[in-house]
Amino acid sequence: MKAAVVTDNSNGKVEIKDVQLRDLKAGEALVDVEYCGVCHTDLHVAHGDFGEVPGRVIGHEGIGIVKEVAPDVTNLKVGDRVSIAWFFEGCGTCEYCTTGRETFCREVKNAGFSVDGAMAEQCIVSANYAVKVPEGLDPAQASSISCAGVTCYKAIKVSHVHPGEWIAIYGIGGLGNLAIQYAKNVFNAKVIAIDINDDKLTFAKELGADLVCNPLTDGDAGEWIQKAVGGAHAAVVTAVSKVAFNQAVNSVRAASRVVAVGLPPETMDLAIVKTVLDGIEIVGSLVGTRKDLEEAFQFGAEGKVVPVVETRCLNEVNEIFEEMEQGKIKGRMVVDMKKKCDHC
Ligand code: 8ID
Ligand code: ZN
Repeated sequence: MKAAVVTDNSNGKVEIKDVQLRDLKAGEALVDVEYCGVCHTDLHVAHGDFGEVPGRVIGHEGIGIVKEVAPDVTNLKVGDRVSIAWFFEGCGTCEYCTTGRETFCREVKNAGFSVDGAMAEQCIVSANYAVKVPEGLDPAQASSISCAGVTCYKAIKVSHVHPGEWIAIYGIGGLGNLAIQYAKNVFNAKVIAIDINDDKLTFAKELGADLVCNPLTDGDAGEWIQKAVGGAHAAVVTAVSKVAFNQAVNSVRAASRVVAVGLPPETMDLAIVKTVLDGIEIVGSLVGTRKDLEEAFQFGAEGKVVPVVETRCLNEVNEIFEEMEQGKIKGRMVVDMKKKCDHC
């Protein structure tokens, strides 16, 4: 089967090649992948930003149909539509797994990083960890929820924003556009969208953002937000830039949370006096649990959140990476495993 694999020198590209899948082990299922979204995390993996993984099949925004299950599997059956997410498997018994914090399991396996992922025609999943896609949710749109959507949904939960309060969303890419929708349509918050690309801000307005700010033309987003609304009650940072993290801390009111989601391989600056005197909490948030994903899917099935996706061919992943780096993508590019492009 064809798969997108990290190159030997981790140069930020993938190679599309034939890969042989091993036999199923106990507890596993074989999935025919229908769609897999291209997340910026895939680009980090291809660059070796979290450690080099040459030969790894990327992809963790996968949706597919179960083709085969190991004899002991009872929770999935052939024909079920399931997700292949970054949170691929936890140990199931540690202090994190047993207390609703399973994505922080120290033995965690991550699809498309520590185990082979879903940017392939087929993928092996751990049956207990593959979340079923509800009826009525388009599978290409579901792919975008399986990472981008659930990550933003969870990050907004972690932000503790309340209905009617202001939340600042930094970075309106594949994640941020869904963060706006969950914040507005599920959490009933008021949204300030921040991006350095005006096209993304036009898109943010279409999705219902109440205010938009481009720090390149409006000046420091922190100061802009303090002036506009007296500071946000929460901030979620999906931008792949430390500048945005620094501005986010300056944009919130006292006793607010800044939720770090983006993964630029950098360090952020933190003014100790402001952090202490204003009681600012800065907290990391990593994808979501299986329960979070079930909930995030359901809001998609109900039409409260509508992922904006464009389908592409598996042979186009490197082109999609380039478009992503240039900030040209509106919503999410999703590989349709059946689609053929000009390179095919
Ligand atoms: O669980 C997690 N924490 C998680 C899950 C999934 C993805 C984290 N991520 C990480 C990715 O690895 C990546 O680092 O979130 C980050 C965003 O992923 P994405 O949304 O898939 O990336 P994108 O589509 O390229 O969007 C990035 C946006 O940030 C804007 C860009 O213009 C783009 O719209 N941006 C940048 I780059 N610099 C900015 C700045 N200084 C900025 N926006 C505002 N201010
Ligand atoms: Zn992702």
